[in-house]
Amino acid sequence: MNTSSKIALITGATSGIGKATAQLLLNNGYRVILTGRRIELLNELREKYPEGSVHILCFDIRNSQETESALNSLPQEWKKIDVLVNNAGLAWGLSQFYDGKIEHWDTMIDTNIKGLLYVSRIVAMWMKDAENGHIVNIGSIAGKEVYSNGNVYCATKHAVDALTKAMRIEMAPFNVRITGVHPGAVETEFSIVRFDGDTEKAKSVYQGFENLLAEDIADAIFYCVSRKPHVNINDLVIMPTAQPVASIIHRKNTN
Ligand code: NDP
Ligand code: 8X3
Repeated sequence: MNTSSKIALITGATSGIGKATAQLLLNNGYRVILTGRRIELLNELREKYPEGSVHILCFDIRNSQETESALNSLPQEWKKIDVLVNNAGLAWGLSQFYDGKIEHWDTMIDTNIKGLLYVSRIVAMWMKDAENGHIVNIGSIAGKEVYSNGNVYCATKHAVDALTKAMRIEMAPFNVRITGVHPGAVETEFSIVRFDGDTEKAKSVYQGFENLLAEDIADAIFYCVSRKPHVNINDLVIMPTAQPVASIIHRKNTN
């Protein structure tokens, strides 16, 4: 194992932005800890890359005890985490708040806010002790703006934005950098999850314009973590050119 390489922990690495970020960091010499709930996808990723470069952890970030024991199970040399990418998250449902489903709300709040905190609390302590580290929180344009029917998802991403600012204030004394990355529409499994597995409806979200790719966001994350140690990129908002604000997308007629 190349113990001189940096270590990144990426939550939600089984698909989309997390998976693309893992690939890019591996290409750039990092060793990576990849997390998610789908063990078969995590195993595939471990087998795909050179031995010793990937460590997988299968757990649900909504469960604080599972999260704690998964992270504490890391071998000592894997606990020296240089970069944490808090990426795992989801939107579930799209409706006016008065029609919202409580199960959707609980899942989004528990994953996007509480799950991010459960992971960060533990990794931040390791970074604090090492006086080294960089935490990248994946927010959203939904954490900068609010759009109709997005209510609770937007609220969770506004919370991520607030936590990013709080973490930056509280971790600066320990030489730990904190960055918020806030994408607009990226075609991943995001809309499939939002629309309960309806792939046709999910596909229609990205029709008629050039959406962002997971690789575009991975590229931005890599830019942030590869700056000189005294440089912190506080905040990046990254949008498709055709989406000037959250609720407007300029589509070309594709008929
Ligand atoms: P995907 O659905 O493709 O990926 C989400 C990842 O999160 C999966 O790897 C999933 O893994 C993981 N995840 C979800 N819930 C849990 C959980 N309870 N415990 C552990 N892991 C979990 O979507 P994206 O890549 O698009 O989303 C990544 C992040 O980017 C999210 O925070 C999302 O809100 C944000 N974002 C996405 C945008 C988009 O348009 N796509 C735009 C702005 C922000 P598994 O299912 O294996 O557990
Ligand atoms: C995902 C992007 O526009 O659906 O966070 O909120 S959006």
